[in-house]
Amino acid sequence: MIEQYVPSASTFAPDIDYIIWLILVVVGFWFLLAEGVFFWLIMKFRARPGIKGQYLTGDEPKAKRFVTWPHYLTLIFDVWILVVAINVWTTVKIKAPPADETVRIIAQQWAWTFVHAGPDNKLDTPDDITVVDELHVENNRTYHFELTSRDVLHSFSVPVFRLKQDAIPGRIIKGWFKPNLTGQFDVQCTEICGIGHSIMPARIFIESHEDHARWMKATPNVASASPPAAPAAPAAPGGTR
Ligand SMILES: [Cu+2]
Repeated sequence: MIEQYVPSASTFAPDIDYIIWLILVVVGFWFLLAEGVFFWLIMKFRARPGIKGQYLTGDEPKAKRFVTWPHYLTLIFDVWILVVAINVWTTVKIKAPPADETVRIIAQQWAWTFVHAGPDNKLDTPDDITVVDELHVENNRTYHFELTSRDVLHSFSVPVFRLKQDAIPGRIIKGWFKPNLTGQFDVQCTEICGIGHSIMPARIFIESHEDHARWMKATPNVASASPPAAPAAPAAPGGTR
């Protein structure tokens, strides 16, 4: 159902969607049940003329089990969610499959620079293709990325991949994704990174092998030039934050 609103375009997107559903269903079920019992008790034991309220300390074994049983149940469901979440975390963040290609992603106020490996499939060679605000990838290939920032904290987010990773100046953060659906989708910055944060969107183009080769041929190689200059930032009151 999530795919109806945000398509699923990476191999690990269904795993993330499963966690979202699991948490929604497990927490939602107990929330509705607890609220139902709560309101039922309020109505059943509401003040009535001639009936005195009882004082319960909660120490009696009969009363205690209303706390201990739900407590154990909560623990069991917590462990279930944790086990699933740790598995997915391991898949997405730790066990990266071998890369078919590596792409460098550089965030700055307020643009994304993507350095593609180019025809030789290696970064830092003369045929690298550097593009601002456009990431071009080939469908069904495993990409590793090296993410960094030139200035402040940003966050690289590709909603169709269910991927989100903070970018930190001075650090290169590695990750991976494998697209499995062709099309053009949004790339967003999901960290408030200054006055121009909302004008920092980019696009990801997931292309077939032929389309990707065509794009590579048609795109001028600018890697031999110096690293792309920062786009002129709008003069903003308060400066950069
Ligand atoms: Cu940003």
